[in-house]
Amino acid sequence: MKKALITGINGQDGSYLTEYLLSLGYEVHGIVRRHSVAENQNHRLVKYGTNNEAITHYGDLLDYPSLVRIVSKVMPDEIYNLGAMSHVRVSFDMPSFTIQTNALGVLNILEVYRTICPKAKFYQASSSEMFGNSVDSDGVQRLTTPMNPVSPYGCSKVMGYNLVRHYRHAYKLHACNGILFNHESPRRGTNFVTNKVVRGAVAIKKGIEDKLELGNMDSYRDWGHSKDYVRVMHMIINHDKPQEFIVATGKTHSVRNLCETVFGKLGLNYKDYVVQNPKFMRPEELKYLKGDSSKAREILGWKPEYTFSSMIDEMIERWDKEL
Ligand code: NAP
Ligand code: G4F
Repeated sequence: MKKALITGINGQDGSYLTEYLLSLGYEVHGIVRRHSVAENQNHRLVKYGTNNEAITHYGDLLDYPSLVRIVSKVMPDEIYNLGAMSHVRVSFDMPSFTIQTNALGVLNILEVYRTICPKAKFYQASSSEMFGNSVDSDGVQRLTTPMNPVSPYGCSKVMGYNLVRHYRHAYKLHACNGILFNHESPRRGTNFVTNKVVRGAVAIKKGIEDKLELGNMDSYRDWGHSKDYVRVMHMIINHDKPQEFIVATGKTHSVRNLCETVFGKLGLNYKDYVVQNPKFMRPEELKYLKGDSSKAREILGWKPEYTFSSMIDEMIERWDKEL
């Protein structure tokens, strides 16, 4: 039985990856952080029913001794480093914590991997936010597109990405990067725009709320489904040659179009309810994302099962039941 260790197991992707690896017969271990509300530390695992199967350990990417203790005990075959301060807007408010977790945290886990279990395989959750406002002349981002991050989060992810490449080359480790474009699901945090819009629209439809406050509606994102994207993490880490892959749908939508789609599915016109609040704007905005994932499709045989529309339907269903 293969053993996997997931940092960020309680996050959106961590919870789906846990289910996926359990379904493949893995023994799944994960790192959880201590929360003052104890229920929050493994909230998604409990809610979606894998808490009794996954084995959790208290730790933190910034607590090197905890990483040494956990990795020595588990001796994983595969390490998935998903733990991060993952909210771009919040990274402007907490730049130091973001950079410590997403850059120094990667260094910490890489060092522990290199010194304790160098035969294991390592996956790093890299991000399309690393490209910032670089777009190739044909309107896509690909592996050769320059990285010009426009947020503390993007800067921290570039550092993590480069550290993984450096450790692979310097120490001959099986360490790889998945550069994943935005991916969503009913499990997405409600302060990310897709789930915020879906939750808000359903609440308005049910008469619970009467308006939805958003920031910039003119940015474009390439939105896929987290369930499709955790499958590819496993494909990337298990490819013979450790390397970089972009994962994206190749389709892009504006935030405005997201609102039109979600409110439209509920028989509403978003213009009657959505108001802009400068509080949700960013000091610098990433305007446009559309990824070229042809390498992942050709080499790994990956393709997404969800469409933008079927993903939104699933998210609406969650909030329809829950509100
Ligand atoms: P998420 O839901 O925010 O989950 C992040 C997880 O990281 C949480 O479980 C969190 O713990 C944990 N974490 C935060 N700080 C930590 C620290 N110092 N030490 C250990 N764990 C820590 O994010 P996600 O959407 O699942 O994303 C997973 C990873 O993919 C992240 O690295 C993110 O940056 C990256 N990524 C995401 C996307 C996307 O669109 N979703 C795209 C590209 C890359 P708590 O549960 O205790 O808060
Ligand atoms: O949903 P978002 O917060 O996602 P963002 O900033 O693209 O970051 C996500 O994707 C990255 C991959 O590209 C990940 F690496 C990262 O961890 C995260 O998962 O915002 C999407 C867009 C932005 O342009 C934002 O300005 O929506 C715009 N937006 C407009 N109003 C809003 C809001 N975003 C949020 N969160 N909240 C709003 O009220």
